[in-house]
Amino acid sequence: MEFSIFTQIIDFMNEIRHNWTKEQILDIYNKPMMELLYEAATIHRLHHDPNVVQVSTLLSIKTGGCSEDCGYCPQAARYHTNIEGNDLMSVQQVKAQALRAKETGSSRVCMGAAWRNVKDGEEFNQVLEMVRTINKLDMEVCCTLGMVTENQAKRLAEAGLYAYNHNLDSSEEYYKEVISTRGYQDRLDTIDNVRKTNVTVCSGGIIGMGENVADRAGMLVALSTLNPQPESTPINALVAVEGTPLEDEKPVEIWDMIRMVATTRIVMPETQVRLSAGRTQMSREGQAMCFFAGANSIFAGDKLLTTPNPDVNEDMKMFKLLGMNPQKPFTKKVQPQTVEATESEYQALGEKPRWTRPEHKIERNEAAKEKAKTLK
Ligand code: SAM
Ligand code: DTB
Ligand code: SF4
Repeated sequence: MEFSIFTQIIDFMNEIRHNWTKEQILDIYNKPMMELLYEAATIHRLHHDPNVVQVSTLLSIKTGGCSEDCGYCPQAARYHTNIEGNDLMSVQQVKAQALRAKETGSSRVCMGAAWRNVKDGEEFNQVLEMVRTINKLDMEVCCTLGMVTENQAKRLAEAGLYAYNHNLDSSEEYYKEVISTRGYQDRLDTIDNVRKTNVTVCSGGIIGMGENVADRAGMLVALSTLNPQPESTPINALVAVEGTPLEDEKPVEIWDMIRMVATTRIVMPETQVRLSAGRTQMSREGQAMCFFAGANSIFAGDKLLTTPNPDVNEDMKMFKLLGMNPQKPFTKKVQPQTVEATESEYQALGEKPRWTRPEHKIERNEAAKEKAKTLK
């Protein structure tokens, strides 16, 4: 009898649910800290090896000059931030960086481009070649290039892409307070397009943008009710960059980060939960608490896309101290095949997708834009 109750509890904890409500998630988020940690750590151990951490290296392959108005982003052209913009990197440059990342213990390279969406043409062909090149180095390849159509997702899959990162960033309600140049549904549609291929989905968000706890829960409802749930979920703490509309936001408290990580782990037991932007503000002890609460991945590299990140050697020292080992590539899913461009089944369609532009006024975005005009 006792045994059957025990197995029922285990079954309950093993279950992947796609019907979480905001109220249920808020109840989890607001639990007493020790209960929250215990529950998250228990679920973590049922689904993952707690001594293994997946390491992704970020590479900004095209930096700055972006048309969007994302209130958090230093790469939006309309704000005056102190970043150095760059055109698309060459395949050789990317290969050299990927090899360095492999040497320092990364299993994945995540290439980010400051684009609203992918456009068929020479630049996309070059990105496809980067994907082929890195996959042939036996590393997982991830891209984050903005919105993609189904055909573009298929072309990325054919090149050997392992993951596509496309964040929901916040709740649907709060998204409108941060971005006016695209809608939440565009993000969901892109994730749907990626899901039509064998590329895994990486989707998460940012805390510390002035949202309330219900918005954090709302974001987790949107992510956890996806079926299947994302294979990885980055939890970013806002890096408040001068010149962006969110420049004055207060740094995220470590306790908020721990709560967010633990709640994500509980509602998405199989997902790799990634400590992302904001780690330079976090102590080793703080990060260790996050790993205990269910985080099992990080973004590594001395830089995120444009802002600083902890030194990769320091990260490796931290893992040694904690007895954690970097995850080998393709542990969770087999390596995709790379199809050469000449053998490709999918061709550029030259589509002109109609991603939305709500263009509602966000006061702080307008103010940052006006301020930038006076400074440029
Ligand atoms: N342009 C593409 C897009 O928006 O999907 C890809 C690159 S974009 C920089 C990737 C993600 O980085 C964003 O969705 C956001 O979650 C995160 N990000 C950008 N700026 C950030 C900041 N200042 N602090 C924390 N996260 C940030
Ligand atoms: C994600 O969720 N965080 C990464 C990655 N996906 C592309 C980017 C963080 C960017 C932080 C601000 C910057 O460095 O520009
Ligand atoms: Fe552009 Fe992406 Fe930055 Fe938004 S988050 S401004 S889409 S680079």
